[in-house]
Amino acid sequence: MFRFLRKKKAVEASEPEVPQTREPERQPEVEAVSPPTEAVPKAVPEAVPEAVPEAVPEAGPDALKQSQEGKDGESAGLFGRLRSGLARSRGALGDSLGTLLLGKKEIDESLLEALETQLLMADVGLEATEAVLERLTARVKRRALNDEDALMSELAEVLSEILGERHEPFSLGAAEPFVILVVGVNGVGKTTTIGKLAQRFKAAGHHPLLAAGDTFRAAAVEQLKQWGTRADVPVIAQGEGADSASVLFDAVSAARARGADVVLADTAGRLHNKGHLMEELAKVVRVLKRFDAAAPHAVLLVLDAGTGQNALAQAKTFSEVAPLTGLVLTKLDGTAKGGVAFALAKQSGLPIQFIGVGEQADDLRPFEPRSFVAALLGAEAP
Ligand SMILES: Nc1nc2c(ncn2[C@@H]2O[C@H](COP(=O)(O)OP(=O)(O)O)[C@@H](O)[C@H]2O)c(=O)[nH]1
Ligand SMILES: [Mg+2]
Repeated sequence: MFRFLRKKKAVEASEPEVPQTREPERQPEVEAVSPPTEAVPKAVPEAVPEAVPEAVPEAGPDALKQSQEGKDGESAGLFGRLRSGLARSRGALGDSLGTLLLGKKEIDESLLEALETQLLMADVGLEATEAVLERLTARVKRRALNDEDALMSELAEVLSEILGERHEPFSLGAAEPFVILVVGVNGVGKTTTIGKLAQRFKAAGHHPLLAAGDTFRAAAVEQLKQWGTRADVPVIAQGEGADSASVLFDAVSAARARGADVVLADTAGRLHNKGHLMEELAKVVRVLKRFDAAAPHAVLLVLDAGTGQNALAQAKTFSEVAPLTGLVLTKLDGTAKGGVAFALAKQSGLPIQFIGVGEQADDLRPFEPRSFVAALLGAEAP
């Protein structure tokens, strides 16, 4: 199934350069949650997504089925996009692993050590790295490997397994409106993710409504409105500095009145400490519960893959302040730190549900462990 080593050169040669969106990669402070000094993102994304997004992911077993059909038309194109989006991470992880395993049919101490170093350097994190090494050793002991690709495909299996353990594709439940709260530190891609999700839901026949709950800057509201215009979905906003909970109250009322079935709520990431963040989010949640005790029905934490291991610290902090249900890992196209997906799968206790591999609307993809690993290792579509 995998033909990593022979194919790799040709694939790399044909791939376009991936734009370096955010270099040097910044490292937000762990404690502060939203470091005031971090790079200020462009208020409005440059790339205006014209393309109609692919149909909404029917999660679960279908996701696997979809990727197994990966050879034909659209799926093959999407896999190609995923693969080029992950080019930099593949350089850091897939290529070096490929070189390490080249011609190897068995595992010895020195290979294990080299593997460990490589995984740690690629931001896979200590826990996930140990799990990979243990499981790989166990698998290789169980069966005889008879060609040089076999060890690499065993590794791919183990990596997929680790990502698969927490895997839980996103799905809209029956609640109407289904309220999705989007949280995360400033600049990680919350507003962009909301815009992409709005297009995705709309294309699948839903009627989303956006809530401009990040009231810190007028520009943030403007940015959300632009996505609303592009996706042709209503945006509920108040003036700069308005109370976030009050905007959400308005938004859910409006959704009810207009028959919108999904509310995507933006929130401010620029909160100066954990206490403040907790207070704000608790208030938002309280207000939502006045409409529906089960709301918010989903709380997505957006993490910038480029922050590497810091993403784990952010996941920990936010899970203490909000009832998180899933993760969105963005900017995988601009970083070599995609290995952090394994650390998050192993340690955060939360499923990665979407990944961002670019600024266009269809660059937000449902997370699918096998496709992710194949793209990362430079393999063919699974
Ligand atoms: N390359 C790339 N850029 C992204 C991605 N997601 C978001 N961005 C960009 O990151 C910047 C900050 O995004 P924004 O949505 O404003 O972040 P927010 O502060 O969390 O709302 C913007 O310039 C976005 O276009 C992604 O997956 N890939
Ligand atoms: Mg924003």
